[in-house]
Amino acid sequence: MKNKPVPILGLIAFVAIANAGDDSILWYDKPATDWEKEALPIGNGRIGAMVFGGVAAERLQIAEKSLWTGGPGTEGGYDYGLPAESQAALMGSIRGKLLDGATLAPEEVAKQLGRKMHNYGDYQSFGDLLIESAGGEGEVSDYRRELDLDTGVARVKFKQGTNGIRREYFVSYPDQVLVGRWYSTGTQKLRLRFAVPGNRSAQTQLEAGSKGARLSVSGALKSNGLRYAAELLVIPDCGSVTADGDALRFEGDCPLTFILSARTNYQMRYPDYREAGADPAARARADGNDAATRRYGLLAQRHGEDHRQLYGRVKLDLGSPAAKVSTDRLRASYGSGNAAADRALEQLYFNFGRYLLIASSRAGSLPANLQGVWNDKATPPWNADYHVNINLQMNYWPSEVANLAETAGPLWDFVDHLVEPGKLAAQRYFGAPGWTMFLNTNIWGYVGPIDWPTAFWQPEASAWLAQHFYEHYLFSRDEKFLKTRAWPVMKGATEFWLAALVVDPRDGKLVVSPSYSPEHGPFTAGAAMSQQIVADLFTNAAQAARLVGDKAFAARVDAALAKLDPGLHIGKWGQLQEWKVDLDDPKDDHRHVSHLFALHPGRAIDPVSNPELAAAARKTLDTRGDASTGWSRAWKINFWARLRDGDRAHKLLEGLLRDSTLPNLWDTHPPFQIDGNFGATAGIIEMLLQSQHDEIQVLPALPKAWPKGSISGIRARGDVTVGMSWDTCGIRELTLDAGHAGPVAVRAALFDGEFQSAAPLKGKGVRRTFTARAGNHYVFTRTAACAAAL
Ligand code: FUC
Repeated sequence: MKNKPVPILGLIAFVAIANAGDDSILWYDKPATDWEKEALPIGNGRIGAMVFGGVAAERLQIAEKSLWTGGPGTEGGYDYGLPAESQAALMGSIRGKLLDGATLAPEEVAKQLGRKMHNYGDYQSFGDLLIESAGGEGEVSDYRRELDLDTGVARVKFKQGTNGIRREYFVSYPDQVLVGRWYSTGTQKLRLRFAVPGNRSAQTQLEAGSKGARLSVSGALKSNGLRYAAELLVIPDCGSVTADGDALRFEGDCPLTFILSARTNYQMRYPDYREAGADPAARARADGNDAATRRYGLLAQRHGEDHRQLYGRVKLDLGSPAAKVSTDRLRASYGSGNAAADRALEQLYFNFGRYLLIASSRAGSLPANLQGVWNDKATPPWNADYHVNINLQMNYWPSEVANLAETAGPLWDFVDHLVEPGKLAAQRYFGAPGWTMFLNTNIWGYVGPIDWPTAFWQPEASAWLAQHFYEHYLFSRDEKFLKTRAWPVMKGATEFWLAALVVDPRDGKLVVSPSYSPEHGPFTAGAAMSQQIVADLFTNAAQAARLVGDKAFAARVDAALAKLDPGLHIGKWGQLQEWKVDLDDPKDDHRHVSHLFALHPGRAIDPVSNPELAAAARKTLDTRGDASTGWSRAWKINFWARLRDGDRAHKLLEGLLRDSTLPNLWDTHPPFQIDGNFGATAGIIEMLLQSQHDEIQVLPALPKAWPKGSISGIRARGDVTVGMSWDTCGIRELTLDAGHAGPVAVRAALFDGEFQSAAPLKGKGVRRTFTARAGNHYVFTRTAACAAAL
């Protein structure tokens, strides 16, 4: 805490702003008034803040991932959605009714198997950091509010009269605090306070001294006693800070730094979700004090290095010059004929998706929920929880392909901790070993079904989550992860399904029963998605079992897989059937297209190896139509990319940007739901690179709208980092960085023409193989000139 102006650091930051490319900056020429549509998100995975950038009154709305109502300790008790006794008899009777292609209305099944969510809880807003600035005189001009995705810093700049004002904010992962810095060329007179939402009370304490001041807020949620605390440190370079009621006042002719920390006494451990003896106030104080030992420049440097180390790995260039208009205008005019502006928005949106994942999912905290880490409500939509019939999974689709595997750390921890309660769900509902769960979960280990008839039943959730673990192994080739983290989760989910499948009297195949295609249609036995997810799990588990040396288990899984209905039936109008009985209606435009799981994120449907199934999937997608909710459109980008139809995938991206994207580029369901941002980010990569079939496929679904461009740093299965550039003649250069030694197969149109290769290649035509050496960088370059005009 040195009382000295820091103009040099300020200048450095200023230069950085000027140089940052616009494909990494969201910017606006007025303050935000709407939290959902306009404010800008910053975060470190655990703490999220929404920046409004008001001139006279700044608002930073704060959330901390573990501040939830409900759960253990709630008045009236909490359960995990599980019945006390086995439901075997009930399940038997429902299964009996579903024999021979019979259907049951969801309401009827929900009445019997559904359970009321009891004190499930909601994700809460932590509060608002409010800063009023008095004495500003004169007209406001040159206003700019921006989010720099490259540095992870939000900034507000404007002139007021003769004063130049600049504010910077970031949430640091290394220092676990939010940091702000306010500069002004004139005297600053500020009033800072922290307001908790009106439905809660909190104690506020102030201490003001010569070197700065502290404001501490602490309390406990009334419903469940969860304790929380925030601490605001105000550290001016000069001037004075004084206590004023529940606020701190600062006056001085110099910049001011503030540090906000926030903690609760939550821990992610079933069933003890409160850390024994933890004092959130002491932890918040320690966070703040620790951060305050570093000056602003150092805090910014530590944050920037940490952020860029992740964000800087991938670079997409769609050949567009930087956009000159503000981001809200860029989005509003998207699709109106200016191709360069459209490409600029697509690049920015892609970068924003990567940014959001870094900001909302970092090791040591909970995974990104339906709103990432951001929330301003006491009762947010769907409790801002973890839905596992698409949404949580979609959040993590970019983590491997966009080279952000570290962001999945919270997902591994979260799923791990669900295995224990999930064993009870498996036993009580199915009398089966292993673990499972249903539609949704919260931070309190909820694993039972709920009672919402059209969504409540999805026991395939654990199998679907297990896919993420195996995929991480496929991308990283990390055998330790496979053995110690992936295998226990996968094996438990597999044990569950080995026991829970039943024989279908129609054809003697093993099926899931009762089975429900997410949020759609009747209950039947063997709906496509149920079967496809279990088939995907068994395929992965058989491979993983061999890799970890569990041969007996692999043989058991193989035997079950041979008898399993794979859920891939083509119906009477050429569609891929959503149910084993052909019930599909060609006029249906339901948002869930669950029966295409095997196309994406599964891999059983592939246009090259099984064109009939791919054609049926295409038929299904054509009849369902493109328009839908944000996440549904995002999923369809991935589907069309897997069908190798780049133009259609791009059309979906267009629809998403035009109709399901808010001015701050957040995805809207509506309302705001972050999964679409993540699904589309992964989809853009899926258009350029795929690797689900033991080969690296280059530009599998390149749209005409992207005649030239480049991407680098993206990941293929097999621990390969890929870069490429293309033009109207196709791929120009391909680079592969092999993390592991071994055979690599590449499918690239490049190999069809004249090219130079740094690796001795085997094979002919577009598919070539070579043996990679770990750590080697391979370059394949087209040597023929491109005559085709752009
Ligand atoms: C699933 C979807 C809804 C919504 C909810 C959070 O249930 O069907 O559309 O996305 O999750």
